[in-house]
Amino acid sequence: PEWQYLDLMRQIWETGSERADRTGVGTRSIAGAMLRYDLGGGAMPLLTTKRVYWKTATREMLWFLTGETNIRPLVLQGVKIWNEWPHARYVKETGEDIALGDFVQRIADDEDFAKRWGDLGPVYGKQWVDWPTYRYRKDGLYERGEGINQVAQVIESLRNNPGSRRHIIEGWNVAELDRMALPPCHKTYQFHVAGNRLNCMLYQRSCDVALGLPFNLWSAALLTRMMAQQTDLEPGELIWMGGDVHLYLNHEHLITEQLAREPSGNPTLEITRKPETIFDYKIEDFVVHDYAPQPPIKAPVAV
Ligand code: THF
Repeated sequence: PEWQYLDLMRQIWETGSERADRTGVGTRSIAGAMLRYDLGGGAMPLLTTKRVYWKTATREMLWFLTGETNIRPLVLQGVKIWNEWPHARYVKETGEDIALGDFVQRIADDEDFAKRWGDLGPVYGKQWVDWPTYRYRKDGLYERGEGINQVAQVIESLRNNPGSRRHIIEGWNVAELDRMALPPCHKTYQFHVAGNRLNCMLYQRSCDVALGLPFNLWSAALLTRMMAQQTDLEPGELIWMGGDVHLYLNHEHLITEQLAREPSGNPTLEITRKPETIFDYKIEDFVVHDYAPQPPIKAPVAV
């Protein structure tokens, strides 16, 4: 199954159209791609051709499920993957030329500073568990309604109406995109029940194949595993679909190195207990078996 990923990487590098992008780094890009992974028997799309920090991605997923959008809880756990965006905003808005490491230290040490500068806006967590609603009044004005917990609703619909074609978790809240540090990349999750198996389709509008996709695949499979456990279904297939699927030009060393390697092994994920709800998982609940990856390959993230 890992060959799908490597083949996609090679195809983009060899045939992708080169263009300038938002970040100024430049990419090679193709339109549309699909990957399929069978999650049966505990199998996970966890790459072996480089070390993927699955605990980092898992902490991020648990952070989404809390509804939190501030990076501080991640920073306090040593998770660095969202730090660049608040830092860039701080430098831009204050003109202060603070180093990333010093900025992150302040986020950790100073709660008020973190409140002011650590928030990413209404990104994934907010939309997933507290999608804002509006109630129209008789006078034509509207007021705030109660937020919608999409994750809890999908769990309910999977239990009560498994054949539904509306098991969807959506991150793309058009009205709030301009307040997000970054509009959602993995924007739509749709679940599908076939017999006793739970399938998951993810539509990702924009995909950084070298750095982001290994995380995104793990996370989507993890969410599927948790959803399946909570609804007493077996994990089925993860079907990943990408829109603008690209490689950053400054990831060339990573791509060359990784394409010279071959997959080594089939790691599995064990979830060691069944928490009360989908919102009660802890990092200790997840154990990966048979993961002996090849060395990590470092590359800069485009902001
Ligand atoms: N923006 C860009 N340009 N690429 C992305 O992958 C990306 N994301 C999230 C939001 N915007 C993005 C952020 N997720 C890493 C991994 C995931 C990220 C951001 C950064 C990263 O640097 N990974 C390194 C180190 C990991 C670590 O030290 O823990 C790696 O080697 O995997 C994708 O949704």
